[in-house]
Order: sequence, then structure tokens, then C-alpha cells
Amino acid sequence: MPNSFFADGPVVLPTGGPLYLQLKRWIEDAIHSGAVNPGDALPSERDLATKVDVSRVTVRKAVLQLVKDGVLVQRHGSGTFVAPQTQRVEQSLSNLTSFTEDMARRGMAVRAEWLDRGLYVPSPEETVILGLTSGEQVARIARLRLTGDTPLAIERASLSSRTLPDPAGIADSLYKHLDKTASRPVRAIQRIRAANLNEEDAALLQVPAGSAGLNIERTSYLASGRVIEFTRSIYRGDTYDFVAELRLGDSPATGASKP
Ligand code: 16G
Repeated sequence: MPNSFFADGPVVLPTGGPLYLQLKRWIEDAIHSGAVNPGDALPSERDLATKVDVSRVTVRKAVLQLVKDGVLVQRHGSGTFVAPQTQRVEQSLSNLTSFTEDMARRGMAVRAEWLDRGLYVPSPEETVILGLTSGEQVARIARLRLTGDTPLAIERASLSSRTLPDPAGIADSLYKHLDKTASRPVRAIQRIRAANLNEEDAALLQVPAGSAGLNIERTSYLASGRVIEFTRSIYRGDTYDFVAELRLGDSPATGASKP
């Protein structure tokens, strides 16, 4: 059953721009104001066209655009719905924690879908970053990280095969596994970049291709200074907030004046 909002009295579209964009804004406003909620069904294309007094082509264009933006979802045979809302997750940028620990602290159960795990001939980049010796293999593990049914991130990690000779032996958490062999990292450098998700990653993360994402590269070190892990992750832009605490320092670069 469509939300009763769509049955209510005369429709006044926001003014300005082409008609399909006015209709799109009207639907977006209804969602933002809470008149229509995540999971609610939209009326059929024909009913909406009659209700708003526009052509079905206009309705189709507005709906397609909203599907592309991830605001609406279409399910074959059952209709068009307001996309389910995903809870945003805050992650501190100052603690070297694992995905499993981050989520456990929030009381969220996590799981992983394995995309790949095995030993490979390293790329030149992996050889340099991980400091691999000639002929040494690289262990690669690629996972889709989810909470419940919501995918949050894709993680593709590379480690030396000396550190991880049996990638298939990881049960759930990589860091827990490394802990057991006293090779859990103690320090990491993380680089974060904005990205638009390509088709493959967007499909895995269940968002439209081109959606906003965060590309994160983490290079992790042992206390000895040896690199233990190089991970490229792609996080959904609509679910993650990375939070850093900043303090006034006494380095000249901060602009702080010395007494
Ligand atoms: C985090 C790390 C990732 C690490 C993983 C281990 C970021 C951006 N990435 O997701 O580098 O491999 O934790 O998690 O924070 P696990 O122990 O749950 O497998």
C-alpha cells in the first residue's frame, strides 16, 4: 500500500526548473520532512501521474533520477519504494582498531563475505610497500564487510606470506589472527580520499554506480618498524563518518604562539 501522503489533497509542486525536477524535489521534500518514510511504497506511475497532473513520462524521469541517486529503490514485480535508511557509523581516526572491534564497541554484529583469499605473485607496489624479498609470495584477502544485511566496506589487504602463510585460516578478524602470532600492528598511516564508486564496487556495496565513497589506504607497522599490512578499503560515503580529535600543539606549523 502506498503511503497515505500520496492520497492527500491537492499537490503543489515546488516551482522552478523542468517539471520532472519539480516532481523529484516534491518527493525528496516529502521524505526529508518525514511525511514519507524509508520502506514506504510509492503509488504506481499511472496513479502518481494522475494525482500530480503530469504525464507518465515526467513521473518516469523523476523516479529514474531518484533511483539513480539512491533515494528510491525499484523491486521488479512489487513497485517503487523509499530506500531504507542506513545508520551512520563514526570511527575515530586516532585509535588503531580493527573493523570487528569498532563494530563490537557499538554493539553491532559484523560479518564478512569473502571475495578472495590466497597466495599470489606480488605486484611491484606490494613488493616495495611490504618489503618483500625476491621470490616471496603475497597473501591477499579481500572481504565485503557487513553489519546485518548492510554492506559498509570492501577491504582488500595484502600481507607478506611469511606473516600470513595460510590466508584461508582466518576465521573472522584479521587482527585477532595476527594477535595470535604476535604480529598485530601497533602503528598505522592512513590516507583517505573521496571517490565515486565504480560499477563493481557499487554493486557489492548495494548503492548506485557513481555514488560517493571513501578510499582508504592503511599501511600498518610492527613495533620494529616493519610493514605488516597494506590495505585498500572502500567505504560507503553514506554510512561512515571518520572523526579526528584535534589539539592545539606547540609546533610552529600549528600557528600556536610561544610564551
Ligand atoms: C580496519 C582497517 C583494515 C584492517 C581491518 C582489520 C580501516 C580503514 N581499515 O577495517 O586495515 O585490516 O580493520 O579488521 O580502518 P578485522 O580484524 O575485523 O579483520
